Amino acid sequence: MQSAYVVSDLHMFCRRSRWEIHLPALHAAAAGADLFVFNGDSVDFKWSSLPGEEATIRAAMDFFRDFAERYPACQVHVNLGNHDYNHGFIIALDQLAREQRNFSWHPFYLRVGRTFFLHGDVANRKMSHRRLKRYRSRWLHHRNQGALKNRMYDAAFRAGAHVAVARMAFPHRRTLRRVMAYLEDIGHCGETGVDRVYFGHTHVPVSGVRYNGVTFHNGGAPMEGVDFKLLEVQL
Ligand SMILES: [Mn+2]
Repeated sequence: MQSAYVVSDLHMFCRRSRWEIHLPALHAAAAGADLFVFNGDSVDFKWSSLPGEEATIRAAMDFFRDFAERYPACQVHVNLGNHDYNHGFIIALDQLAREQRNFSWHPFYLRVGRTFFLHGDVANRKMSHRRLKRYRSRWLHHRNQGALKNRMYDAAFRAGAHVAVARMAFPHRRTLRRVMAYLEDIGHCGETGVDRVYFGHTHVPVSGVRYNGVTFHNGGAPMEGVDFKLLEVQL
């Protein structure tokens, strides 16, 4: 039996995320795991508080290189989300994947047997793979939001706006229906053997909800007022 874990929406380098508090748990899990998936928005290029995109890429790559080097028996996978679909980051990930045997990255999804991992931004609206690619392409060279916008968002965040917005935008059934429609579009729906889907993005936790013969999981996000879990994965 393989041991596997998935974590989503760390939003590293965004100061509204408490990603650092969870690092010891991530390391402890990876130390005994065969597979570890970072399921998108692991790095937040839109809201990074580091001085510039280069600095964010460097810090992110230091993190992932160190993580993969420490646990050579663990296959480390980085699935991209919208916030880390960044041109320079993609080039750096590709380079690391060539150098580090146990490290891989995936622009849209990863399937391992009957288990499927994707970020979940396909739940924004009904999206085919073509529409997802078009939506993501707008993030490739997306500019950082800067200090002023970041401070304004801090204030809204303290008021809890993000929790209400996430719950309103992503009610369970509609979210699962949209993820399912995407799986059908790319030919990985129920009949092809996928029966477990792990996703993130919505910051609304989902724990083992069955929909159209598939079980869905979402570990939430490490933000104030939102539940967050590193999930142990059945393979
Ligand atoms: Mn996202």
